[in-house]
Amino acid sequence: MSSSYTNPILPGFNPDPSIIRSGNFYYLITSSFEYFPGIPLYRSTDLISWTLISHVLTRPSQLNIKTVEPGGGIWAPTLREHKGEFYVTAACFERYRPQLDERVWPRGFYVKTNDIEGEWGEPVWFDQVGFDQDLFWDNDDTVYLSTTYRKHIRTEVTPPIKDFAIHITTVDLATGRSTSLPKCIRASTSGVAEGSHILKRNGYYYLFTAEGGTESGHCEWVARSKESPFGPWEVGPSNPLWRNGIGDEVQNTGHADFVEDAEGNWWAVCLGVRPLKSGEEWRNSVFGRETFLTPMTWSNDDWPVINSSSPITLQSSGPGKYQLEHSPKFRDDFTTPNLKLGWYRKNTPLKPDILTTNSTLTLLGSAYTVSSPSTPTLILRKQSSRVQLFSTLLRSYVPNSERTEAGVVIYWNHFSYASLGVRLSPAGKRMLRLTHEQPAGKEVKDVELRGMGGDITFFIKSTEEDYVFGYMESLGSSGDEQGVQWLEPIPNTTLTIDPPIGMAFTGMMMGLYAFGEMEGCLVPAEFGWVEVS
Ligand code: 6LW
Repeated sequence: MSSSYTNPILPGFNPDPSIIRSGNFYYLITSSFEYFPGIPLYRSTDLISWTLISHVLTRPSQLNIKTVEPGGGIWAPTLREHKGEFYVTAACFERYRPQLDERVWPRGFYVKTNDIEGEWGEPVWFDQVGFDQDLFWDNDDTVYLSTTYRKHIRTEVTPPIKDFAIHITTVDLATGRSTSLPKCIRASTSGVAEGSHILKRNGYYYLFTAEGGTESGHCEWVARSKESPFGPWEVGPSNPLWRNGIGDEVQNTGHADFVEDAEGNWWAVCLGVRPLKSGEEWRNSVFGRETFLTPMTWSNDDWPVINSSSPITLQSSGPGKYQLEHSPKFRDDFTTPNLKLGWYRKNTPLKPDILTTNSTLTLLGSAYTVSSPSTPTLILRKQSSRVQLFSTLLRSYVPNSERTEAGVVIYWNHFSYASLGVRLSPAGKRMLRLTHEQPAGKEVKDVELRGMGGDITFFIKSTEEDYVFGYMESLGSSGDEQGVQWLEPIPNTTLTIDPPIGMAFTGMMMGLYAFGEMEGCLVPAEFGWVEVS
């Protein structure tokens, strides 16, 4: 039986999915870049409805990113199970350069656990450079590590260039040391072959690669070998496996991983982008790259066929699947000692400056503002729905310095964001400051408040086109509420801008912050609840 379901299956930024089936569950992980904790782990029983159950990298000893640029941090992890143990392998860029300077390339690492829903171990670092690590265990227990880096030289072009190509070594997992020299097993005519995953079926090794770069040329290729993961590899008869192009409702699809369900049906998960259409123009997605699901079959000749070779769509169908609408609904009253899952920091926190006690989220702001590439006191959630309302209550916050501020933020990265926060005016009066930071410069607008100490409810309304901040001031015991005041809409295109350093690999986040702008922040900012509806 075939029925329909809605893509993306993981809305909000969730690129580079990797998937396994273990027992009664499917588990899926995605890239987390500059955010902490790193590598979200989702669980599902049906491949359609996913629950965030934990993160793989939760301790500074596993993930220690300090001043990483947008799009740096954790890239493209792979999740695998072998003999009752679970492995996640990934790369972490501390400094991300647009040209990916070889001298600062990461080496990649893996962590493992025997309880996939529990804690993960300490990283074991490989001595092989690269990103997009994949681990493959052959029947004789030899472990193969494939990664992407620039070494393969294309000489047919002038001047010759170095491709992003897939290289493979055998590896001793206990130490992370290579046990063979790397061999290039796939270079693409597009100049980019990355995101490798190897699997074995019916006596063939299959090498899947993401090619053409992660933007409009993005696609997925397959090759296979009868002999070994070192090759020789025979390129599939019908590559790329499918293609979504400019103008399609889903674009940039590729970077796939594969799973067989309990009924013997195969599925692919991959990243894709839902761009916004404005008139005839397709524009950057506020969600960045998200996770899509598509059915997969095998030809009589044992080649994989994905989505009948057709473009991936928002409404999809496959064996035994059913429709499910995604809801962005969320509420946190901060009643638990630990924050609910789905809150992220930028970078690894240096100290406990975000606390939940007595149904209150307390932000102990630091000297770093939201523009800092370091670790500001900033806590964020992914935007997962185009039209949604984010709201929160800031309890009677009175800064004691003109440099202190606390409020709410729409965050693309530290070069592009819009925030609305409480500050003190030079006359010592409480006011709101609207900041719109863009790579081209910062615009600031101050808005007068009526009272000095009342609670303030903040709102961020997201529409297809823009974001609108609102606020409601509570004027103390008289209970006098003035209703929601809405500020000027901020077009989302003025936020989804490529950063001057790094890459826009992530999606829009919304959250709370407090800072002291180059000085300590003596007044804690206390938030009563956060709601997304
Ligand atoms: C990912 C790589 C890529 O590791 O983007 O363009 C990187 N390609 O496959 C980050 O998602």
